[in-house]
Amino acid sequence: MYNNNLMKKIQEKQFVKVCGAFDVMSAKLAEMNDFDAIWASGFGISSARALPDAGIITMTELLDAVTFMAEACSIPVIADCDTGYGGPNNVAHLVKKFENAGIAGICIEDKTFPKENSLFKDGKQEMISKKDFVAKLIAAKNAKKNPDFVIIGRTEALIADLGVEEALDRATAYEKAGADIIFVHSRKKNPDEIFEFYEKWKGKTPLMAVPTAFPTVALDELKSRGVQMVVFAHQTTLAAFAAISDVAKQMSKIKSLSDLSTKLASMDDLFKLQGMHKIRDHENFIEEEVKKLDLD
Ligand code: SPV
Ligand code: MG
Repeated sequence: MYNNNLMKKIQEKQFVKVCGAFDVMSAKLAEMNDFDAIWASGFGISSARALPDAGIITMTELLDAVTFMAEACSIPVIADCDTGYGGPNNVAHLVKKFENAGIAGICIEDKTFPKENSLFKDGKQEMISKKDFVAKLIAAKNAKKNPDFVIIGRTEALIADLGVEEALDRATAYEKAGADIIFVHSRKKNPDEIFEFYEKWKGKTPLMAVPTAFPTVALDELKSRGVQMVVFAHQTTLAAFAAISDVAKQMSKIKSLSDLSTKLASMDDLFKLQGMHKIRDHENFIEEEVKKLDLD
């Protein structure tokens, strides 16, 4: 069972670090490496299924993927729910399902359905109106039962090249609608645009950043500009792709496995991740319990 301490950490002014995951193994590795939470990435989960990050995966397919992560991990899992799979009624249903599945929170964004990934060159980046997105946020807020359940309101105003003023106007509206965290995404290598947003932001709602497009910006810099949560959304997916591509390429050519020059985990590393070592203890415990019943 997870401990949803995400907002508590943010309220205590801790800088929260979140690792992207595309499957349960990557989520578990994030937990084992002391991240505060897991970002169940739409990009990552789509990649793991070799499908476009373009609203193809259905709500229930995403729910399955993130439920497996939440079952395996004891840190909060935040589900990247794209545009919320419809209007306010769909968002309310989504919140109920994800909350019941033990998910710590959701992120929804103000693009049209089907959205396309924000970092996809020449992608379609169309927005719905501010009011229509506010309606989705209010629906999300009203549907949640657990006060700790986190609703992240994401604006794509900068991604759609509508400028910092539009991003500020939308972020202000999303704060009024009750978003717990505001995520303003930017795909510019030069961080001036996102820095201008941070400087002009007068709201009280904590800010989240995904610095994939501006990787040279240090965490301390983001922190000093008021960001309270950083999400490394894509890197586990990119690393897995690179590592598996490399080993598959090598294995297609080698004469013996000892020719592999790539770094591999040990079988024992994976048995540890699976919890193989725990099954014998569990069997012994059950055996003792059976004995206690004195059935002979
Ligand atoms: C994701 O990880 O799927 C995100 C972040 O939504 S981005 O891919 O940059 O849109
Ligand atoms: Mg996404």
